[in-house]
Amino acid sequence: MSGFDLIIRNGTVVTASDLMRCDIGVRGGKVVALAEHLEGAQRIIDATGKHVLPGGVDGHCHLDQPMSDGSRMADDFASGTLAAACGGTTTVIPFACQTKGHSIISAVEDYHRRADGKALVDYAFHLIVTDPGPRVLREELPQLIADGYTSFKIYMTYDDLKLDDRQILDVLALAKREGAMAMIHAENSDCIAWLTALLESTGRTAPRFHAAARPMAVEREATHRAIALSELTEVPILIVHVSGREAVAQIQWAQNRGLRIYAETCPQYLYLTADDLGREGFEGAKCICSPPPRDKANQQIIWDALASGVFQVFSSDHAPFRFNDAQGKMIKGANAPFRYVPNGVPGIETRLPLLFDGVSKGRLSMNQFVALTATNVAKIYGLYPRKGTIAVGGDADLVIWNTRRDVTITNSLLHHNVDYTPYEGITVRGWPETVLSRGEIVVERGKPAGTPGRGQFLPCAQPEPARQKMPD
Ligand code: DUC
Ligand code: ZN
Ligand code: ZN
Repeated sequence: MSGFDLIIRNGTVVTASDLMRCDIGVRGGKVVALAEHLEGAQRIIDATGKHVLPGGVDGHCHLDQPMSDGSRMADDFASGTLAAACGGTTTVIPFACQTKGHSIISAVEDYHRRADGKALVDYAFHLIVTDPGPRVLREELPQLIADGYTSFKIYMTYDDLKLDDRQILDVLALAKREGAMAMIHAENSDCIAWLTALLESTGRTAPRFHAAARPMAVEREATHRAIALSELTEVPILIVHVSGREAVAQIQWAQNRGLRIYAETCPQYLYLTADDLGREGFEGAKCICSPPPRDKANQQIIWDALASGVFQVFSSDHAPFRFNDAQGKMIKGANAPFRYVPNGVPGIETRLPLLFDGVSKGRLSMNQFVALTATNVAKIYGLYPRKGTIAVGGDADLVIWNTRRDVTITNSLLHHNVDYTPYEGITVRGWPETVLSRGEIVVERGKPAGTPGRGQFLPCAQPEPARQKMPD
């Protein structure tokens, strides 16, 4: 076959299942050939000595999401997708968030306006369901699911977002009926409120007490409850941002019983600990996220659970708030009690290199890396096989990795609009160098090369877990 737009030659092509030495032929934005010696292209990229992986799919990130406390996310779809691309991610799935008392369809319309004409790479939307009234359940959600918004997040905490158990059951029953995928933020809201009040009553309000207000029992209890609600409604769920031993144990217990419980973890649980919240002065606020990072032993448990298959998905949970900013971490001043500090850490660009370092250190295989960061994510959220793999007929979302390059992460290297990275000074081995989205080079040898606004919205099909029937 000849007449390609582009050939990537001599690379080692890696998918979730294979590692093969072959060329990749691209035409019309799609992979059209995988073979030993391809000829005849307008452009050839020599990938000798490099690995070619599918573009990452970030299944959990927050971009330009309206906030109820007056804070503002630093990354919109332009800077967020630029940073994603520079970190090897070619599809992002941020959240269109319903405001309580309002339509969820209008939240989706608003979110499209925020994204339109800005994204560098392709994007889909999850929904956040905060107010599942009869109209939302009977009309809006079925319509949205049919239109390609096939996954949604349910919160068990945060006053402006949380659902009670009965509401969760209603939403899970709907997910089952309509074939959608529910993601659950599992932390016990009342326990957090009670512990926060107790800490505040004794003046313990510094950033490090954020972790004390959300100990592992808070996450463990909610994780178990979410599993029970999934079991009652007989619908798969995915527990997001799992932080450590106790939630992992609940998920393993459920998986061993044959329940369809999927799970996600994030870089902050591999690289940060609660001690980082105690950094000098207010610096600890940079690492405030929920659930909070735990300790070194828990980091190891998360690495092990990634390797053993407890987790299917590795996301960034990129929640971009600037540190030195009155709309960011310092919204209530430089010494505000932890309860007022916007939750979240940036990580959309560093997600893949931080996990890849685990491949370099022998903790994970390269196939596992691809599965966790691209293939499983695309399957679970209805984007496979267009996204998440390298296969004939799929989009040519391809990343050429230099797996031998050592990079010390520093904020000035990154392309997000946040004024810090929690991973400052960490050295990783392996870096994405050249990134293609639908056959177009968007990052060339580490430098942004694409046109902002070229990214397309992706309606999602029915998620794979929702298609599988429960065993009798
Ligand atoms: N926790 C969330 O639930 N979302 C955004 C960031 C965070 O820390
Ligand atoms: Zn969450
Ligand atoms: Zn999140």
